[in-house]
Amino acid sequence: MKRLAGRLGRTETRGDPATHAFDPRRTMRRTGMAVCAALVTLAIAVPVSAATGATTATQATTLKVTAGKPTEFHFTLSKKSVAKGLVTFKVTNRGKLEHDFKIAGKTSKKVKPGKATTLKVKLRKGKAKFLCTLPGHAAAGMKGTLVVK
Ligand SMILES: [Cu+2]
Repeated sequence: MKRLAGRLGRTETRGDPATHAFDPRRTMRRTGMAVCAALVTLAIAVPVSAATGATTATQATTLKVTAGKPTEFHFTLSKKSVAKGLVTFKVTNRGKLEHDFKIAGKTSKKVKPGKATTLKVKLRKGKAKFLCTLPGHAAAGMKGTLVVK
């Protein structure tokens, strides 16, 4: 009877959090589990971030556009064709007049001689016509076609 009463007494105190805090074995087990959980989280987090890093590194196309080269009313593009998708056009003005660059419905800021600007455009497969929107410039030759594959 005495043993049973003792056991019952212990089971009763188990529910009391204050008693648990004083039990060194219990505290040890608890911190051990916390460390274990942290390690598991780390092990999961590392491969996941590595995988997302790989997927975000998609092919980014950058194309250099030089306005006013070889003559004032001409564009020189660093590539004759680009892959479809997001294309970054770095427009540099090597002419003596102000120019801009329009492609696929998007127009860059006006670029002063010696300055540069960037235009990001999503291109679809086909032929993308480009031009300078300043009056008379396209008619004088500031236009062309970019092949999008
Ligand atoms: Cu122009």
